[in-house]
Amino acid sequence: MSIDNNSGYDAKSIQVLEGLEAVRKRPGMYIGSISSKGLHHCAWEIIDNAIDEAGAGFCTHIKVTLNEDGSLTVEDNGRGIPVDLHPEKQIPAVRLAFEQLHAGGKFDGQVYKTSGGLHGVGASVVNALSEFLNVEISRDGKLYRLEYEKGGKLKKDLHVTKKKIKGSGTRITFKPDPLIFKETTSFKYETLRNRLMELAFLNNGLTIDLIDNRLSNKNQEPKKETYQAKKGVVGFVEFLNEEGEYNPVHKKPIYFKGEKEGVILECAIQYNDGEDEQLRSYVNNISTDEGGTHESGFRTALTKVFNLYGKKNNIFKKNENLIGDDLKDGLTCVLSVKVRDPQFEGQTKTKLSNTEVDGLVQSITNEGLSNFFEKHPSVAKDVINRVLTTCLERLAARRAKELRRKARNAEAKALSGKLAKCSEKDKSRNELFLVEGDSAGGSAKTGRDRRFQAILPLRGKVINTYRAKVEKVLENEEIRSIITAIGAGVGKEFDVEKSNYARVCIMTDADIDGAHIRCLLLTFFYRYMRPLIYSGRVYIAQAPLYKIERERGKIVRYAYNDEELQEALKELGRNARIQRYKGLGEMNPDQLWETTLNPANRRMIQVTIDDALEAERKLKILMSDKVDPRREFLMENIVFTEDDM
Ligand code: TTJ
Repeated sequence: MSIDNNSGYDAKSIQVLEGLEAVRKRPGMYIGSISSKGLHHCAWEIIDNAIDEAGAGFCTHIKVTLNEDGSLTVEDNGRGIPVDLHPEKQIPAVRLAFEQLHAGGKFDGQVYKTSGGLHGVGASVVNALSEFLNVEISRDGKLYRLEYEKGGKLKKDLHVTKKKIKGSGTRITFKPDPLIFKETTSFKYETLRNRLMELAFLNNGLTIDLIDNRLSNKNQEPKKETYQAKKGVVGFVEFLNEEGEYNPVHKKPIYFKGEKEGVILECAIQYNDGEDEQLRSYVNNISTDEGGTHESGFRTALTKVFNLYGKKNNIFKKNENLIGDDLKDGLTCVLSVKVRDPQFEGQTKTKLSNTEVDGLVQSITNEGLSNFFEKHPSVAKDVINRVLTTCLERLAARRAKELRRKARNAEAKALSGKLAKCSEKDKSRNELFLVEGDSAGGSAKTGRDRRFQAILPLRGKVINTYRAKVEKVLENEEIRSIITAIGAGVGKEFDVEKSNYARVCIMTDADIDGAHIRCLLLTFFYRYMRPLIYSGRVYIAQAPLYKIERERGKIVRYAYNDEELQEALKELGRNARIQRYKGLGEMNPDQLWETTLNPANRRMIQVTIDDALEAERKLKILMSDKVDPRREFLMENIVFTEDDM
């Protein structure tokens, strides 16, 4: 046989084989991959054809059988693939379907309004990738057969068998070629099951059988399941909600369908009390995981109709306005759209891009949903109230966020007038001094090393954290200044790593008020910033009690307690001048630097957890309503000076 043989038939056959050979050379180009996914793609390709016949209204039953030899049989009770000769090519139509890439009567979009478009590479591709493929067609009381082998080579041309049959239908059996599918040639029952269940839901009235005759386990009975979804997409959303963990908020699902300019739409919605959204959208029975123009049109219309209904029927509290996101919580929805010439884009080619579909879907949904709501006002009410809940939550969250922002701003503003920040940003070196009183605060601000020492003057008594409730503590202005200055949060959220300072130094007067404020601060740190103490970041600054000088200040000593005072007097003689500091405020900036701030001279006590606990205990007694133990404690523990009396 030669190519320029007069018989056009042979020449055509060779062309055909060249086409199928290309598929075998680059299978990935046609079915995505040669993995398990590509293998199943072949099954979908064949099954989709039977589904199309069902979608056209000529087939009510599809049977999918996993055979013992690893082949797959798909049969339907449709009209049967046409067997008549193509007028020009003089080849039976069924052969064109299995031999020509992108060929065959139905594949050019003439016979079916909407055919499975995403994969849509056709039966010939499956034939090319099969070890064998057999076709049986029942038509006009006859059974036709056609057989291929080794990647689409004609084994037995179309012929009529002796068998007389009733009814009509198509049966295809094919075995994926292990030379192509090197990873696996074994179909997964679960994978087929999931897709066939989905197809049954999407094609109301269709019955699908799945039978597994592979006796991989010799004792095992052949498995058979039947999927028949009498309630279509309504049954689908009910099924999805039953599978999930949340309860529907209305018993009857929303349902509507419609058609406009060739776009056919069917939709079911049932809200539940959960927060997840489950929107399954399909175009021509193909799952559109990445959404697209049908989904966007649908969401637009849904939001619009919900808003209109809620306002008209006074379901909204004020004049709320639902946004798209408000409709998502608890939404379980199946949206099935049929489109004549679907175009897909996106990462996985599962996003519909036909621009005209957006508006058409909007208009069908608008009308269908409005009608449904008019007919079922109680469902409408439940649904609108469900989405209103989400909307109100969103508005409340927004208000709370706004309030927090305002509070933060006000705080930062209030603090900026008080806190004298240090100029460098080194968190591992910077120090914060909490200084009692404005006048001492002023001296400290002047006397400090402003590169790494920050000063926060504290006015009034810091709130008593021992007795105050959390909210009260956090309302206190002084406490808030401290929290903001340290910048590491408070309570459970406190994160010591975020602290702006390596040291937080409490600097109070050496009198009873000072002791009290120190107690309060330590108790606050113990209760609300404990890791600050554990990590050794809390200190008590020690200011001297006396200044001893001679010769008009040429010789100066400072004493931090009475013992040191005696020592200084011994050294400088009995006629040295003694100044007793009544408070930090009496020290000028230089003196404060010299004695209390300068790291070279100062004495600071690192606070331990035991100190803090002790402070808390003292505070408990000091603040007690019972007067007696308080008095007792004061008498025993506090050394009163003349000034305190
Ligand atoms: C085509 O238009 C005239 C009437 O028959 C139409 C048709 O192709 N029907 C049809 C095809 N029914 N079933 C199929 C079919 C089924 C399987 C399982 C596989 C394939 C490739 C086609």
